[in-house]
Amino acid sequence: MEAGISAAAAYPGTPSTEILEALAEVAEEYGVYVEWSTNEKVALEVGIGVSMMGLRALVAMKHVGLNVASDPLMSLGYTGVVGGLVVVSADDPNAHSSQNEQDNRYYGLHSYIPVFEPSGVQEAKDMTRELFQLSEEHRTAVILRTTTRLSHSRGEVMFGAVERVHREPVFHRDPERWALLPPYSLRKHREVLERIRTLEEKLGEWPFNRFVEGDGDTLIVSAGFAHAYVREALDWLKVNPPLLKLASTYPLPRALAKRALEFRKIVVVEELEPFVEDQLRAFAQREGSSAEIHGKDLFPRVGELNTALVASGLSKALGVSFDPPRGNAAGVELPPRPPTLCPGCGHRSTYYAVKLAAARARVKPVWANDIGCYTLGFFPPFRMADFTWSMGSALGIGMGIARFSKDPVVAFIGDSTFYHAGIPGLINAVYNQYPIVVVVMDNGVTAMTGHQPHPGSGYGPTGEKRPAIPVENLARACGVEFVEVVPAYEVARLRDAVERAIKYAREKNAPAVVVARQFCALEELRMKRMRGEAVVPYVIDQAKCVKCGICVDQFSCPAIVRENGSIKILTELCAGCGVCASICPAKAIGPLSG
Ligand SMILES: Cc1ncc(C[n+]2csc(CCOP(=O)(O)OP(=O)(O)O)c2C)c(N)n1
Repeated sequence: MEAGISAAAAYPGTPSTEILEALAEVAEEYGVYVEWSTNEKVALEVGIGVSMMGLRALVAMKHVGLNVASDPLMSLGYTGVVGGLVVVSADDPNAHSSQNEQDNRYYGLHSYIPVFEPSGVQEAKDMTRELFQLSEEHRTAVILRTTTRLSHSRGEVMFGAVERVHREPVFHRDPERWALLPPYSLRKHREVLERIRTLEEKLGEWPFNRFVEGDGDTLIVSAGFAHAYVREALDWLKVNPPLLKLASTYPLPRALAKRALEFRKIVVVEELEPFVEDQLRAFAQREGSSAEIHGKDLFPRVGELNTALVASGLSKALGVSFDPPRGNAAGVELPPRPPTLCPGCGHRSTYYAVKLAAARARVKPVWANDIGCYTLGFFPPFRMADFTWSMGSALGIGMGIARFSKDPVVAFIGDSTFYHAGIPGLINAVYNQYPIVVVVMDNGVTAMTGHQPHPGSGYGPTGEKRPAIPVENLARACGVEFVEVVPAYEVARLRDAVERAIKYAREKNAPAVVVARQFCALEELRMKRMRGEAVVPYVIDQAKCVKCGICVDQFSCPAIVRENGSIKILTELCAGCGVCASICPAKAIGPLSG
């Protein structure tokens, strides 16, 4: 807001989601356009368009989101920008909520887009503002790389003035610049190399990069958030070596790198890959320097850093002793809290129904799964995820399997994931005639990342009305002839629909789509609470219960537990969906009356 952005576009993904949510809260007040885009590629392209209008835009995504946006990103490196464009890549060392812990700084190196890494919350805010300036001055987009530890930090932040920037939006018509046609591409390649060389020089004076004087001839170089660990570790070790805090890690600021080589020994502290370390090694080699360079020989390449790991590595490099602290700070054993589908979640009844359908059809499907809350179908008792890969892959990989599998392939995909990356797969299934059953787990929102709306939700990030595009319409438009929509709580209907779908796909050698629809139970509860409506929980009539265990073992709702030899519903957890009542063979479950 301080930088005067005109627009922000994002696709949710931990740990980036809160950026757009926070901007959405003040969007109307400051006249900023915000959107949840269909996927990250679209978000980045929207940002590029806004920049072509001479306006500033921020685009945010999680690290794997940048893979999806990487096609336009690579060209963006060549073209550069008009209005400032900051692309936030929220990386996730330790893969806390991701399928990998890829280090997206390499995207900067790969696309010639400079990379910046803040070391704390204040700096994240201040640096973002400055990066818009830098982006415009050097006509380049920039990557602001954060990591989970920083993205999920809270701290005191001193705000600056929010100056309302009134820029006249003007389309900067320049086809030779924007149309990436072969004759222009080589010229642009040369231009971008020049731009990077200029930045190599200029960033030496950029105030967020800092040398800190200290004792001895070993220099500690830290990149981004690792700097916070270094400061704390040095306090623990009671030593005061000279420091180079790098906030811009690509391109490596030449003057600072040169100054670093004056030290006998250099220790690079950075999370994940040896990104700065390798650049520094290459620079040292070119400069004929004999400085001793350390990095990943002292610090792990896998997982997150922490103060103890950094202190341990630094103690070796500096030749001081270090006793690692034991136990967690509070000295408390925390109970494990394995992730589970919520009480009332429509995904649970869908898995239950699909399993029944497979049993009835006497088939043992390959369970193709995707990314979302429904990935929890991986765990017992369902065990209905033979693989999960990246968004949309349930369909793509599922098709590769279906081409040669004797067993049917049943693919599960969430609604947000369907809009994001499922549609091309579905078109492929129709066009190339794949007998795949696609169960769209439609809960109306992007639940996994915190219930953000998507193109099927009917509203936008600030709650305003937007047109809804139902999954079934898209499936039909893709050419799928078997499309059935069933409420996910209606287990028997859903079971029958999936059984029909399995038969249809096999007989017609074509995809079949079943949309299992039930609004997200958590969101539903929240709305009920807001409307002042009570949830009517279900209870088990112990006189009728035959203790078959179907509700607790096979349906496995977390609100249903075994206690002192009987089965009980925890009314405070029960969402009142009533699915357990519908599957109880003894008809022992009903709503709490009175
Ligand atoms: C490329 C990419 N972008 C974003 C994410 C983060 N993410 C994980 S699952 C998911 C979507 C979940 O929504 P949906 O498919 O509707 O399933 P739900 O969680 O609602 O069950 C998102 C955005 C990701 N893993 N990969």
